Amino acid sequence: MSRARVFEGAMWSGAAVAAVVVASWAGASGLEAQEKGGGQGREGMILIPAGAFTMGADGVGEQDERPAHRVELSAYYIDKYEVTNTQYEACVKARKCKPPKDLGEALRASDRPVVGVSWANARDYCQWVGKRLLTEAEWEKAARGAEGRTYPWGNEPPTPDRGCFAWNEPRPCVPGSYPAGDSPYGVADMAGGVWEWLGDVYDASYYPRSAKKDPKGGTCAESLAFFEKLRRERREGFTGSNPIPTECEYVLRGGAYNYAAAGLRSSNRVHHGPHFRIKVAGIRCGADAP
Ligand SMILES: [Ca+2]
Repeated sequence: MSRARVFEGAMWSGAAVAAVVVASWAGASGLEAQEKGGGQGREGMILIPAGAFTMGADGVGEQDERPAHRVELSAYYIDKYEVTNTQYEACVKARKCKPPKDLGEALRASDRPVVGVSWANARDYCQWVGKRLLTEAEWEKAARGAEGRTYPWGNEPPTPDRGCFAWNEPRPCVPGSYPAGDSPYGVADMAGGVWEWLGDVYDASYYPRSAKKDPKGGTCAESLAFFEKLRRERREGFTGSNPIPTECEYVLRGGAYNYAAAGLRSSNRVHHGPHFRIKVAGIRCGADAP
């Protein structure tokens, strides 16, 4: 399974009703805010407390995951669930989001995670609901906790009850279907479901020079310069099993319903150009904590 290029699968069939229900975290009941992990003031979100965690991995994973390094993060919020078609549709109706790419009716079912969205679509959606894309560091801490788990649930290898992966369903699973796979903070579907676009440019050279506090990744220029260096030095493979990127790309995290168990490590860094709108990539938003 290619790690850098996310395999999209083949044909889709089946009917689904694309319900149009305007939903907004601002108008929700508040029950979500009482989910495990806390989260006052941000319905449907979980508050990740300030503190350090270990980002990246040594000895396992791929070259761009090294070195493991301590990072200090301010407190922030993260959506407990991936963004659904119903939620995204509300933004489209409000003319603040572009419709997702039409990838077939089965993928448009109201309760499934939205897919077929570009990086900019994800950014625009999060902005519309008063949130923002997560940084790579924020995503990874929410997934593996302060103690540096390999996977959201711990260090044991993935099992079918812990996530939506390896085609255990033929399309993105209903968010929250695999609570045994929740992260230490109670965030759902961080291993499997759909890939989640993040705010950071994919800079494979960033970890060794990472900011120690609230890192936000490198710039497009820095990432492109490093890709050039990798090409010059013939270090194919550093950025994954596909060719070294030729454009500025963004990070996606978490694996997807079609992805093999081996790639579900919370430190696994995947990347695509911002124009990609594929069947396996969707949205989860974050927000600053006051
Ligand atoms: Ca996911």
